[in-house]
Amino acid sequence: MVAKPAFLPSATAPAAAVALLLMAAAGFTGATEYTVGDSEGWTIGPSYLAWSQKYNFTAGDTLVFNYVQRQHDVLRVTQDAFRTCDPANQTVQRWGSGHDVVELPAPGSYYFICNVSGHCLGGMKFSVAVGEQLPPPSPPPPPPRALFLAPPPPPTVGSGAAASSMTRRRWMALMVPVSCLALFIGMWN
Ligand SMILES: [Cu+2]
Repeated sequence: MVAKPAFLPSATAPAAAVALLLMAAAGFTGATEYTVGDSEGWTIGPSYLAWSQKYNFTAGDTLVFNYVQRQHDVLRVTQDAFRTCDPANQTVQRWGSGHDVVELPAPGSYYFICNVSGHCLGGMKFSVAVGEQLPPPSPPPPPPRALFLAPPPPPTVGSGAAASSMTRRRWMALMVPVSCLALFIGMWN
């Protein structure tokens, strides 16, 4: 009767721990998709410097460039090309579909410009500093995790208890037949 209320919290604790672990797993694998320029898209006018500074990008995230095809394009370039707006021989990759999904697979700096004449100098350029994917800030606390393990008595106490239990069992195994025999003999005398 005392054991039941004590058991209930330990039954709910593993469930809570499982939920925490699932949330941790979801947080760990969760990649975010960012639309460049948000609702304004990739065009002349918006400040992409301001846009890029609104977010913390992490490895695995993606950028989506929305624009009218052939009016703009997307170039991933080197830092030098980003500074000068001259991508000659400094283009890492080019996209031009009008709906380009660009992965940011690894930590580091990524530089993007539009290569339509005058657009880069006109502001169609930004860089993103992509950080490492970190575990979520609140990992599951150790006590719930310990409940997943089989009840682990400390080795010295455990072996001592087992030994005394064994001795008691042997003593009983010896005593029961001996007392039966004594009773049997007593009946005949
Ligand atoms: Cu452009």
